[in-house]
Order: sequence, then C-alpha cells, then structure tokens
Amino acid sequence: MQVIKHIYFILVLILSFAVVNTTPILAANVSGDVLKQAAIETPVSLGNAANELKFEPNTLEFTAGKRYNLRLTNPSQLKHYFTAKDFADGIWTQKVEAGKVEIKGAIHEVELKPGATAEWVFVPLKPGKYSLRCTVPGHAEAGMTGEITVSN
Ligand SMILES: [Cu+2]
Repeated sequence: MQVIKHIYFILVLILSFAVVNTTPILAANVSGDVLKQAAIETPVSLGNAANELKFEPNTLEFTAGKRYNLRLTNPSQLKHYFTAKDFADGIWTQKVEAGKVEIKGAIHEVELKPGATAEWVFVPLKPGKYSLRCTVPGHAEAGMTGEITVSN
C-alpha cells in the first residue's frame, strides 16, 4: 500500500507539472523557422555605474513571432531584478544563459548580482503592454520600472 501511495504521489507530481508548465502549448505556436532566425540583440542595463535606480532603456519594444536575445547587464554595485511576470507569461523562452549555465523552460524573473550578465533568448507570442520592475525593496519606488510593448 505504501508503495502504491508513493507511485500515486509521483504521478500526481508529474501530472501537475504538466498542467502548470503551459510553455509547450505556447511552443506549438512557435514554428521551427523562428528558431533559425538570427536573434535580435536587445541590450538592457539594470542600474548603471553611478548606481542610479533605473533600467536603460526603460521602454522595450518587441514584435510577436520574432526571436530576441535580451542581453541583461548590471554595471552597478547593487543587485537588481528584471521582473515582468505578465510579459514572461506571454513569451516562449528558448533559454536563459548566464556564465556557463543554460536554463530552459518558463522563466519569470532574473536576478543580476553586481557585475553580472545574462542572456534571455525568447519569442514573444502575446501582443500587449507589460510592466517591468526591479523587485529589490525600494528600487521600483525610486524609479526602477519600465514598460514593455509587444506588437503584432
Ligand atoms: Cu534594482
């Protein structure tokens, strides 16, 4: 009985993961051709060398169905977050690369320590206007916010 319970638990885990992970459904909309497109380089700085609390640039524009490489850098002495949950829900993430590590699957937030860089390769799917913020306490309030537009 104990073993069956165990197997059942694992099955439930696998099934709930399949439900939560909606990315494959979105991925079905991404044709193989888009992966052959050269990714459009989009640099964004989180803070700057003067430790000003802002994204540079603070408005980002993407077109649905194109492939992007969002190059995040943090040239400041503070840690920062790139947080845009609704935006992240409407994109297909191919990978996030940082150092020698590649992360695949749905990503909602990236934290960059001082001096860090990361590359987020994705295809926007859902047109709309989304808000961007740094979730370190006080940073968004001090102006570390931005707006992301995905157009058709
Ligand atoms: Cu910040």
